[in-house]
Amino acid sequence: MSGDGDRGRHVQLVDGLLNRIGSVFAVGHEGSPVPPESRGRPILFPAIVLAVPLVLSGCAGDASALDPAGPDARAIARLWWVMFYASIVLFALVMGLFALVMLKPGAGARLPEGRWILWGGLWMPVPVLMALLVVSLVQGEHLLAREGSGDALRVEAHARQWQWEFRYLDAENRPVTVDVLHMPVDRPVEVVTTSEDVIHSLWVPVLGGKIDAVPGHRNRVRLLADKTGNFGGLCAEYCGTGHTNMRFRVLVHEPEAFRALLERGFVE
Ligand SMILES: [Cu+2]
Repeated sequence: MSGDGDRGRHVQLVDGLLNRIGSVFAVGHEGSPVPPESRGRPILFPAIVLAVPLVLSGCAGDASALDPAGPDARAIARLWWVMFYASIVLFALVMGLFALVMLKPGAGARLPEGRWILWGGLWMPVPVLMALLVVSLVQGEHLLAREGSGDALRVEAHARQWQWEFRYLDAENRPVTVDVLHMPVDRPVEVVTTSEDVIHSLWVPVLGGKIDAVPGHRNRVRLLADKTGNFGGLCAEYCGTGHTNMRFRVLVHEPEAFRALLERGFVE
């Protein structure tokens, strides 16, 4: 077995791989045996350019966890961004190594296999995972710190296929609103979820985490908004054919306006 023969096969293999990648991105490289007409059509790049604004448009809006309207949701969004940027750094690192071995075959052979395993499998991921663990614990602590404030408004959220019913326990006549949750700004709202039929899940992405509504159980979540507005809420647990439309609005009012609305049972 000659070394030259081995090297020839290796070059052929890399050449084939580069042509495969080139045909996806509709580029060739010098001396490519693939004729230009048989390469892929240049659709991937325009498709990526068109897809980016479409994907980014999901980052804003009245039901986006990345467009928070309260401290708890802001902590969750911050953690999301930390993990997002960490994944970009890791992706760039792996792609850099991939490009290195593709463009300079044998570049990685200078390091013994054991070192690759140790560096790639231990020294690189452990600090990254440790850093992410510390950030997530600190953020989680931030979420837990919201518990225990005494002046929370109490609301019961009763779910059924496919509707949300909100009952305001602090008002004398306990008024009910359907598919609309009214709440005051800068005051925590303790929502107790129940269900009439199957498991649903209450989620207001701009305000915080989600909580299941389970038949026979009473679960609790605290929502706190620090700005007024009209936000989107939804059922986050598949609950049948009407699940997609099991949405509700969250109207966050100034305290006086909320008090006035509560007193007249939310009748406009
Ligand atoms: Cu549901």
